[in-house]
This record gives sequence, C-alpha cells and structure tokens, in this order.
Amino acid sequence: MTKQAIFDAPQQVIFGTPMDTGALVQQVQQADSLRHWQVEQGNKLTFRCDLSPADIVYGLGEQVRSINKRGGRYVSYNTDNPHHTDDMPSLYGSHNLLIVDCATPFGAFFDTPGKVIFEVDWQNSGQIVVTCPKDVSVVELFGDSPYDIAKQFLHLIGRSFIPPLWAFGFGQSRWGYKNQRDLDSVAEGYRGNGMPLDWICMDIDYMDRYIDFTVNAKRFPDLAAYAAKMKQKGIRLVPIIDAGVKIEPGNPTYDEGIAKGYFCTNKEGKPFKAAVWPGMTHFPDFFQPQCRSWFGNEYRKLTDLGIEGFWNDMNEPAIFYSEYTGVLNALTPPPSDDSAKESNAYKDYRNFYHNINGQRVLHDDVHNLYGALMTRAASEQLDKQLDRRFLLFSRSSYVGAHRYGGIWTGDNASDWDHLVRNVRMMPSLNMVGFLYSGADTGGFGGNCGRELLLRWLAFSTFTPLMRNHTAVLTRRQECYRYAGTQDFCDILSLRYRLLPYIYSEFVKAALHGDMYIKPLAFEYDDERSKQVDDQLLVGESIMIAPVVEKGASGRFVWLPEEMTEVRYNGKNFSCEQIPKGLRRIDVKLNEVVFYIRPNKCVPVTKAAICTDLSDLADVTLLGTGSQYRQYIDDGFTKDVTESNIVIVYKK
Ligand code: MIG
Repeated sequence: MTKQAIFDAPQQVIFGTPMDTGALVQQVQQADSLRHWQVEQGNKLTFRCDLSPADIVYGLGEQVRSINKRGGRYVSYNTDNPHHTDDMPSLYGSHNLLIVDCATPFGAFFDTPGKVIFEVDWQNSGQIVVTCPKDVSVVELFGDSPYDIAKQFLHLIGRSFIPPLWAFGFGQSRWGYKNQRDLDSVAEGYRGNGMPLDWICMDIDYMDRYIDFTVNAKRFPDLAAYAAKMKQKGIRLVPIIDAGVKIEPGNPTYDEGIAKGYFCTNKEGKPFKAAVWPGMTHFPDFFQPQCRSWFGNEYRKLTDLGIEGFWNDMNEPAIFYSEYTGVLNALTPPPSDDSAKESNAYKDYRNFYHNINGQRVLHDDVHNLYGALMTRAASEQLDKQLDRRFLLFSRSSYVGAHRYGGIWTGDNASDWDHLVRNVRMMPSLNMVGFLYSGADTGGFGGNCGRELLLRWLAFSTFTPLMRNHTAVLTRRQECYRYAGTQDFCDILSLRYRLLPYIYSEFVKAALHGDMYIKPLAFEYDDERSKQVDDQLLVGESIMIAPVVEKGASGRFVWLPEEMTEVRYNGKNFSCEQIPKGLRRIDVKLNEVVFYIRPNKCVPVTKAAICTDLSDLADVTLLGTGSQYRQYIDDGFTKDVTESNIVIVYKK
C-alpha cells in the first residue's frame, strides 16, 4: 500500500543545473528518470511521448487554440503581441504544464525560465515533443483523472493570490483617460445610469511623462483627496506601473536604481538602454532581491495617497527599440529562425544581462521569469504597506506569480473570436493557479459593437477579473456610451447578485488548492463533455454556456445530467428543471442563462451599485441542494481562513 502511494506521488527529474524559478512551494521526491517521456540530450533537451488517437492534452495556461491543446505548436517565450490568432506561438505568460488524459493520466511541468517549445500532436505526429534548454527540472504527476492531476499541481505551486472583495466588482478602464475630469465623467456615466462600478483604471497618462511612481500634477493636483472622494462613491482608482524606468537624473527612482546597481546591464556592463513609453529607460533587474524591495517600496508613493490596487504592464519586457536594434522592433525584418514570430524584441533579449547571485546571466536564458518577478516585487511590498488585501494584476507571468497577483490576458481585440478565446483560456489559466484572471471585456484593439459588449459582459460576469478595457483611439466602450443602457444595467446587475457565490467559490478554490473555472471534462466523463469547449464549470455549482456568436438568438447547450436552468433578466431569476441531453435555448441580449448542478446551491443577494453596499450575508439559495458553504468576511482582512466559512441553509 505504502509503496503504491509513493509510486504515485509527483516526482522530479533534474537535468543539468536548473535555476529555482520559485514556481514550486512543496518539496517533490527526486527520481532518476521520467516515466512517460523519452529524452534526447544535446544542445537542447527533447522530450517525447506517444499519444493515442483519443488522448486529450490539457494545460499551457495562457495560450491560443482550444482547451484540448492537440494539433498545435506553442512556444513559452513571453511576448507583447496583440495578434492573438490561433497560429500565434507565444503570448504574455509561460505556463509549462501539460496534463495528458489517457489510459494512465499524467502531467508534466517543465520548470525553466528559458524558452520551451511544445508540439502537441503537431502535424499528426502522434507524439508530444517538448524542446527545452538543457537545464530544466521536470515534475511528473500521476493521478486517476486530469482534474486530480491539476489539483496535485495546484498543491505543489501554492495558494493563489486573493484580492479584496472590491476587486470582484466591475472595473472600467480605457487607455486615454487623462485627468480627473475624464475619470469623473466615467464615474458619473455609471452612477448616473444606475450601473454598478467598483474601480477605474488609470492608464499611463496619469503619470508625469510616463515616469513610474510620478503623478502629473496638472491632471491630478491632489490625488490623495481625489482618491478619497472616489472611494466615498464606492470607486477605487487602480493606476498602472510599467517595467521600464525613465533615464532621468534627478528623479529619485532613477537615481537610486543607478546608485545601487539595480538595473539590467549591457555587454559592457553599463545599464541597458531600451525605449518604451517614457523614451529611453533602464529595466529593473528584478532577479536581485534588493532591487525587488526597492522597486516594490516605490509603490508606497501611491499607497500613501490611498491607492489600494495596481496593474503591472510592459513586463515581458516590451521593448520598442534599443541601443542595439536602433529601429522599431515592429519594423525589423524576419530573421532566419522563427524567433520573430515569438517575440518582436528577441534580439534585445540576447543583449542584456541580469545579476543573479553575483553571476552575469543573459536575459534570454531567464526571459520568462521577468514579469513574474516584477509582480513579486510589487506584491511583497504592497503587503507590507497596506493593512488590508490589495488588487494587483500583471500582463506577463510565469507559474508562481499566481501567489502574488492575478493576470489579464493582454491586448485582445473587439471581435467574436477573442470572446471565444477568452472562454477557452479561462480553465487553462486555472490549472496553473491564475484564478484571478480575465480578458479585456469588449476587446482592447478595435471598435466594440453593442451586441459584442453585452455578450462579453455576460461571460465576464463569471470571471474573477471583470474589467472593460480598450485602447486609445478606439470607439468609446463604457457601457453607458451605448444605446439602450437598461440592457447593460440588467447584465451588470447579475455580477453583483452573484457576488456571494463568486467570492465564496473563488476563495474556497484558493484555500483548497482547487480550480475556480473548470472544463466540463473535469467533472463529466461522457464523450460529448470531453469535447465541449464553449461551456464551463464555475465553482462547485454552476455550469455556464455563454453565447459567443454574432447575431445568434441563442445556442445549443449540452447538459451532461439533469440541471436547474436559471434565466436572469435583470430583475428575476426563473428556474426550471431540465433533463440531461442536448437543448437549444434562446438568450436575449439583456439575459443570462446558467445552470445549477443537482443537489447544489447558488446563493444570490440583492443588486448593488458597488461592493461596499453589497450585503453578502443577505442571501437566497437557488438550486436543488439544501445548503451552501459560504465564505464570508469583511472583504479585506488579510486573514483568509476556513473559519470564515459558514453553512447557509435553504429557507
Ligand atoms: O504599448 O498603457 O496591454 O492594456 O492600455 C501599449 C497602454 C501599452 C499595453 C497594455 C494595455 C495598456 C497599454 N499598454
């Protein structure tokens, strides 16, 4: 018996001398060889395993294509690239976990800060081929189902970041809000139309010439007073911080960074210069612990003004051009290898260095950890600066950063494909710990039409991060800028009515090392459930079936078992028992239909215009269960524990 248990525990095989990425928080038993992979050693390592035709491959977190990754080629090489098409090999994060659902399910995590290529039955090879740098730790996991393996992995990587309650409210953002007047008009637009709103993002224009940790005094003469005034309306301000620090002698952040040697260096050992929004910048060397404390400490300049949330951007890091390339990276001709597809700044990544424990390390070799370490820098210090939980989400990430903050999925576009991609990506992000995540609702690039925004909001209602964000020069995308505002009120109100459930399920998933959003196949093993990638399980009780097609009056829904169909129209929930099987439903633009699994409950509360006014204790239970385990606290305590879970009984 004991032998069996040891045999089935995760095991780690070390190749070369890999650096500790910080992804794992648990010790894993060492082994000499991998059970499922053949290894070819060379300049790089190649791992191969055979797939049977019906095997399903899960994982890879923030990546394109379906929940089942078969048939694709994916590259972990964090990049700033707004073209999220199915043939784009790399996005902003690297989440090197695969879970293979086969006769003996197994998982594999390729833990390295360098580039990893995953070919998953690519060109019908019938194999998974993983190509890694020669220093890598491979963790193999064994279990009786993909879900079991995902939970083992979540246990190894540690508890997900838990933001405050207000971060589960709706957020509005736009690249282009410049000053208090712009933010006032957003607040008035929402409040004046009776639409809920909890937070507004401040994009780069709030800064003085895009210099981190500055505030433009003309645009925000007294940010502390302004933030306090907004907070009284139940609206928090969430400023952006970029990775690059402007070269500006006299600026205290810059001066200290130079004096203490906290910046990445070039071939000659001088601070590396690269152009981003502020013009020429240096990049903080987040691999140095003191650099992390210094940079994180700088957030105090804003937390001292009452700010309780941030988003970290440009931390792949994004580079427009550098002292080496000289011309805009976006304009450089394709090289002979395929790196340009993976990142437009790949040449720069081979031209600067980190100081890791006194060793000079080429950025390219540790590239995928950069954004994660920026998140860690901010998170560790914010935790010291604030007596309460804070909001933090990043663009770039690596597994492990999920303990420090959430992520958004970068520069998507206002088209239906990106809504589909958002739906498919959420369960994969949950497998690698990024529970607090979501996409730019409505799309970042391009002009979002009314129907797309309504359908997208209906889906984002179920993602922990629910933020409408769009790029400068696009059509105004705030909900009140569209005709028929009542439809938007109807959809947005559902988020607030479901808050007791969303908040509880999120926190319970984090506490228990569980996923908040899952593929149907993680709970149901019928053939259809294994293939579905436009329906998801949200928490323990809900199944969603979002409408993701333009012009559709509704959709087909697969019910793997009898469920309660709940239709919400902005005012009432109407419930009906629906038998197992395929069903066609109509869903109006102001409606959301979701399903409650048998013997489960969903607590709902009254609508509110912000979480400060939500009463999480005042709940009614929907569904056929008789009780619900609700996590409930003041919304900001740092002490998030099981003891805050109460059992609520159906009246
Ligand atoms: O080069 O700060 O993904 O959300 O609005 C663009 C401006 C820089 C990219 C982020 C986006 C943000 C934008 N930023």
